[in-house]
Amino acid sequence: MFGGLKEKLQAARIRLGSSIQGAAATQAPGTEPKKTAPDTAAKKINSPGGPTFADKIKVLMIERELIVSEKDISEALSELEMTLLSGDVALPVCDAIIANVRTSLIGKHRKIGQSVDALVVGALKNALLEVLGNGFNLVEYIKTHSRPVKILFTGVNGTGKTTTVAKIGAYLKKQGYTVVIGGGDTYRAGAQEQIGVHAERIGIKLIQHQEGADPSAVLFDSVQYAVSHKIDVVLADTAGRFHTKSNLMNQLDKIRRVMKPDLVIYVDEAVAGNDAIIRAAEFDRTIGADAIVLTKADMDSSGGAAISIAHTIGKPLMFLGTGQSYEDIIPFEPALVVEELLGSET
Ligand SMILES: Nc1nc2c(ncn2[C@@H]2O[C@H](COP(=O)(O)OP(=O)(O)OP(=O)(O)O)[C@@H](O)[C@H]2O)c(=O)[nH]1
Ligand SMILES: [Mg+2]
Repeated sequence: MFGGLKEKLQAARIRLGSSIQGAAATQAPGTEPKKTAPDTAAKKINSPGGPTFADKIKVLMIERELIVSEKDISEALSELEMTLLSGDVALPVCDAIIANVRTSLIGKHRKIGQSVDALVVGALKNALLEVLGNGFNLVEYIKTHSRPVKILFTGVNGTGKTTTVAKIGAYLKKQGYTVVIGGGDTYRAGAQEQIGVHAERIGIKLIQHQEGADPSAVLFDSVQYAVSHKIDVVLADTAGRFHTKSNLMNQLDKIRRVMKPDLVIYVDEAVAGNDAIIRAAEFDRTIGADAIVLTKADMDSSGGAAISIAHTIGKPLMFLGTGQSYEDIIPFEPALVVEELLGSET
């Protein structure tokens, strides 16, 4: 997952580090050591079992400082910018990352003796965390909202909505929640059979009508079933549709008015890169979106959509789909993703 992005960030990490190291090498000989306050120095030297000569030298080295300037890292930052753009990271997100890294590094008094790599990794991590937002913890949401929690899944054709409904159903069942699935794709031939097979395999009740029926009616019935059977969560599947088809978008609007979802989740594929971001923004504008699921992250090397989507449309990423089995779904936790992309500082 996101192997290409990981490689690029590792290269940027090394490049920024060596730029700062290079600046340190040219500045260090001329840099005057900061004077340690005489009383502190005296205390250190006179304390019982006080420092050795080597300790005193180390104190002086640590007190010497390098201030990172724009020119020290500007080339490395331009390279990072090009790298991110070529990895399908959206321009405003790229700008935000570069601005954040720049602010973290430039003008900072880096103590000689502090690891350059730690400084660089810290700056890159902060920048990524800022654009990734906080994610969206679905279980926390369910815990704090009244039942049934109604979740509507939307998106364009073939992105993985139905599979995601089944995966989230299995995930919530494992967490101890009761779930009903609404078979709201009455449009595509074979869709009812497909969701039927999933529901049976994961052992979740499915409400469905005939092919061609009004999806609002199916989803209304699903909510009624959940209310009368005290089910915790309704997962409403819908047919894939392009935001450019106004009749289908109107149908989605009707579904929303009839079933009154607590959450509308937009599903798209990580592999779609910038297209996913454009479509998500369009769905959010026309029908609304509270959170995003990006599927097929297992097939995506660039990581561009995953890095960009929350910052670009201002909605949190909730899950990443990472394969075709039911357990191939991971709650999106920004800190873990950043750790995976950058590794630990040395
Ligand atoms: N590799 C991989 N494949 C996935 C993932 N999620 C879904 N798929 C596959 O994507 C294909 C389409 O999935 P569906 O769930 O039918 O997509 P959909 O959005 O419901 O499609 P429509 O209802 O036709 O709009 C299937 O072959 C899934 O197995 C994922 O996270 N990784
Ligand atoms: Mg489907």
